[in-house]
Amino acid sequence: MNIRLAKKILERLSQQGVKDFVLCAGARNAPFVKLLGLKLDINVHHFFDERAAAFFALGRSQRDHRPVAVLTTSGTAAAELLPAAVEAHYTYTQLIFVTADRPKNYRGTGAPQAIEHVGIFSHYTKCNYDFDFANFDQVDEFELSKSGATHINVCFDEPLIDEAVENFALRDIKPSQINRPMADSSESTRITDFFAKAKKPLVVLGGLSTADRSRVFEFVKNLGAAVYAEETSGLRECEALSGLLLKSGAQLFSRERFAKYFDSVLRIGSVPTLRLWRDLEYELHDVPVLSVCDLHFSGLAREKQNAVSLDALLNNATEFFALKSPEFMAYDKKVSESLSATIAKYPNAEPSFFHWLSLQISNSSTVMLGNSLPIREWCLAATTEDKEFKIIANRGANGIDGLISTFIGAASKHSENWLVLGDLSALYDLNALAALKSADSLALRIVVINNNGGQIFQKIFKDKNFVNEHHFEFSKWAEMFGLKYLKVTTPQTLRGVLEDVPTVIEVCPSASETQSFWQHYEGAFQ
Ligand SMILES: Cc1ncc(C[n+]2csc(CCOP(=O)(O)OP(=O)(O)O)c2C)c(N)n1
Repeated sequence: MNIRLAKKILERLSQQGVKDFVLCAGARNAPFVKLLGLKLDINVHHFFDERAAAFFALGRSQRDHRPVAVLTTSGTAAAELLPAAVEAHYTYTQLIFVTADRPKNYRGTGAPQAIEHVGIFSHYTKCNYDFDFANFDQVDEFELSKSGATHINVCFDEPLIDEAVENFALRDIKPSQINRPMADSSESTRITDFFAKAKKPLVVLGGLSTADRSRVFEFVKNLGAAVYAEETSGLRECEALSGLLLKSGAQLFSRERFAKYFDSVLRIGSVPTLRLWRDLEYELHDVPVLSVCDLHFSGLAREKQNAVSLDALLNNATEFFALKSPEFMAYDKKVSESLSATIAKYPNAEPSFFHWLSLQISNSSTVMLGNSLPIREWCLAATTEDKEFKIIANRGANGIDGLISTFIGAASKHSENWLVLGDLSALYDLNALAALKSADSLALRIVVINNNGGQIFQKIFKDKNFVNEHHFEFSKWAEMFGLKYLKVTTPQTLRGVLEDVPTVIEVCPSASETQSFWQHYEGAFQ
């Protein structure tokens, strides 16, 4: 019965478009391990760390726009999947967790590796199933969540391998599309109400899908309001918007300056990174905000209604226009010129390295940015030349865990792939590189910005107790997994030395130049 049950589950997954199976072998999931060991027309990826496996699956699902399954044994192995489930929830990524369990009568007994699997992911799995031989027939009917993770718990009794493992095939079926929330009739009223008040909106562009980018571009161009485009929007470097794009960084929006020049915020795309967004909960809580995003999270505690859909905004688009503020655009231009001068003056400062790196990275590369300083510093200092990068990030829950695993899962065979992340984030996911044995043909560069700890907190709190300071370096890590290693302390070291092999690049910015950089940059706002 175990093998029959496992076959039926794999068949049902395959029918719903699953082609990638990320397998974390243990004893309890032996039926799956045996079946996936057959030569099937699917991709099987072997992992031992379930957390890394689940983040890899997240990246792969986002890359291919198909559901990806992770299969684990019982016990804490299942619990390791939670962080990726959270990220999947907030980014509408289709993951499936297939956890092998002991029989149902073991529940609540404390018998070895018989933890409570059912409900373990709380509301981070939207569809949940619990199968054993008693409800075998229902396997034919299970449906995957179209907008997040699904949990399929499967109970296997012993003997685990209870019949010969052979005669098995899986069909490759095109997956159905991710569910977009239905447009609701109140959306157009909310949009019209917003524009009745919003005469001087600031447009903030968060993450946008490639499919939505050109539609948003047209809308924003016609609206004519000033635009702060984050890197994941794909419009930060858009030449045709250059008269509207603000280029001097998130610090431009002090509460006072915002209040002087703007009366509202129109957010399009995923929840933004910039500080202003948090100020909208506090000092700026009266400022009208309209969130437009197909992931329906409003992204603000003060705003209980869902974001409105992009379709709804665009259906009403022609009616709106915004007042321009040449004075503010001139101010931004002045500060952004000063920013360029600051980068040149302090070439070894941390933000400056983002500039040098962005110049060095080949056009059309996939670039994943880590939390928390890397994504901000890239947005501030990376080149604004349009190099057609595909920028990705784990911004659903902003975790610093699983970044390398996500990156490897999301890496493309058709372009270079760059990950830029902090040192603590790298330490968090060191075993991720074990996955590279099945990713040999990928051009990967992992850039660790080693500023000796979580320096984002030094900026915020000025207190070493937040930082987890360390003096580790990453050469032996690269060596352990057979990667080339390059240490970078000046921008010159970066130029032209990269061979076409997976490489760890450890960037060690100058702490004193970084400090001077920030002083100089902030001085430009006076
Ligand atoms: C899993 C997880 N734990 C803790 C945090 C809180 N956190 C945010 S940034 C950060 C420090 C990150 O340090 P590092 O990776 O070195 O990057 P940098 O400080 O340079 O941005 C921490 C601990 C988080 N976002 N995710």
